Amino acid sequence: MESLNESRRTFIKRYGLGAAGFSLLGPAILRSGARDRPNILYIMSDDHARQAMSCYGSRLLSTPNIDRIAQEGVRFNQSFCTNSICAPSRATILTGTYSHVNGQIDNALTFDGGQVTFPKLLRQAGYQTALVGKWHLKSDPTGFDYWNVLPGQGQYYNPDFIDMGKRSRVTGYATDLITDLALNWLQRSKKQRPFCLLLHHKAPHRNWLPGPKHLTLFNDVEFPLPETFFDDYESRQAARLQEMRIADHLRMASDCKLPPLPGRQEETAAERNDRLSWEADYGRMNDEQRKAWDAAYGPMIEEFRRTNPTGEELAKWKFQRYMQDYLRCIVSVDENVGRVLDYLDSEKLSGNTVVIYASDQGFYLGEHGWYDKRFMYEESLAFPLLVRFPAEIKPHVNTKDLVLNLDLAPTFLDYAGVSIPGTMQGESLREVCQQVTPGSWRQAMYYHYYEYPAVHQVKRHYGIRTHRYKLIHFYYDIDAWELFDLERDPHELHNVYGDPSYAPVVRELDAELHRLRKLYSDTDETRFLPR
Ligand code: SGN
Ligand code: CA
Repeated sequence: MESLNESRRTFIKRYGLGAAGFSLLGPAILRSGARDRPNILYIMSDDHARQAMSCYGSRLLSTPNIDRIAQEGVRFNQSFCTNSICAPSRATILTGTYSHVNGQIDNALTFDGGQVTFPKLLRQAGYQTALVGKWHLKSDPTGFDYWNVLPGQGQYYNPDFIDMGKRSRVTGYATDLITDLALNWLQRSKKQRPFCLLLHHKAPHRNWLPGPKHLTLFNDVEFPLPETFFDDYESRQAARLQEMRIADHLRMASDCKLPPLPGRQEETAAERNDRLSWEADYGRMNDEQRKAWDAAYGPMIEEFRRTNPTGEELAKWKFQRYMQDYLRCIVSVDENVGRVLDYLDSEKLSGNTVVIYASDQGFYLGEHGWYDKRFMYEESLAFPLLVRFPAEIKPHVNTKDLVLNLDLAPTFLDYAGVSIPGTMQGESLREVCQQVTPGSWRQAMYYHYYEYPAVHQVKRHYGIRTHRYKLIHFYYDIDAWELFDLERDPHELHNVYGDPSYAPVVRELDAELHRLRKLYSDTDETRFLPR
């Protein structure tokens, strides 16, 4: 006679549900059938700005594969992150909570993996879950059947991977290797159960090492300087005090790939660090990779030494070098996204898979003279967000709804039919993706950045952005308020906080800022200050 346990095992075999999924979801799953639940493929790159995606109107390069997701799904135009830096954004995406709630306020801290995250909940509900690529949260990933991640920031060439706790070096280029891991896992996964795969690229993170295939791409291209490249930061104190200017802070060796001549005697400490950092990258390459690299970059180095630009010319030269390498890294990401989309097509999985393309934050491509992120200004506040799910989403562009990285966890749970914990602070985007904006949808978003003092010296700040305005308060060793009228001043060059004609706007936004700080329980400005 078949015991209860046996019939349960037969059920699990047939429908592929884990024990936790069975007990949590019980009969509901039995009725709807596990196989009806969509797969989730979340592709996230690191520091990929919307200005470098052709589907967002970029003229810098073409990203045909990423664009496919946009053309076949929804492209969000007002997608913002709540703390524009890597580890905090990742923690927010996993937990659906703000940094002050999940504890990951900056890159220096270690993520508390004991928290509720969407991968854990999906796994409990019977999903097969996997994570490959950049992780950056220091603690071992939790909630995944399979994980294989880069340690820390990871390396572009012949990177180390930590495969479920075991570390080893793998030959190849990070973007290709991470995609290989994803495809291998998809091939191994069980056909009867839905999957949730987090495919996290390291690229195009600094210091932008292009892969062997793209070393000479864009060699003959002159990229246009952004309008605000020579910003003087007038009326914006914190913007003046940062250290992320292409002209002054981009390093010659490790960023521009122009190492000093061997045997040079004098060297400042900064130059030494730069040289060592470049030597470490170059030293990781094997002979074949190094040969290809030298052949591609040799002429650029020679040309520089011959012309030896200085001052404004040097700043412009650095911008071109930055763009070439940053965009080369993205072309590799795009091609590898194409490999994954092709795989879904060939396995007939595209129809029932929610495919998301996003980045952990935005990035500056020379706007305000900068690289990097952190500021609540548009280029780094906004992140690219594309969602494709043919079963539900008609192709369109969403220009009207303010959506956040905070919303991703609830969205994934909603698609999977798993109830969204009340502790999550974001909202499901499922209806919004179907062009239905819930009546109560947010009209303002709240932001808080903490990592200061630290690299790039961007002051601590919090603020809100509405459809038209942005109010920011920089605090700690500064007390500066900024207000921007995005309709009249889309590049955020004119702080109108002190302008009497904006006094009513300031009052209104200030009240909304207080309301949101209270709503999200982030009212204590001193809580995370350095001791
Ligand atoms: C590194 C980079 C910084 C960058 C941080 C955080 N320097 O420190 O430019 O801001 O990472 O980036 S580098 O010399 O290592 O390239 S984040 O995306 O991980 O938050
Ligand atoms: Ca990042």
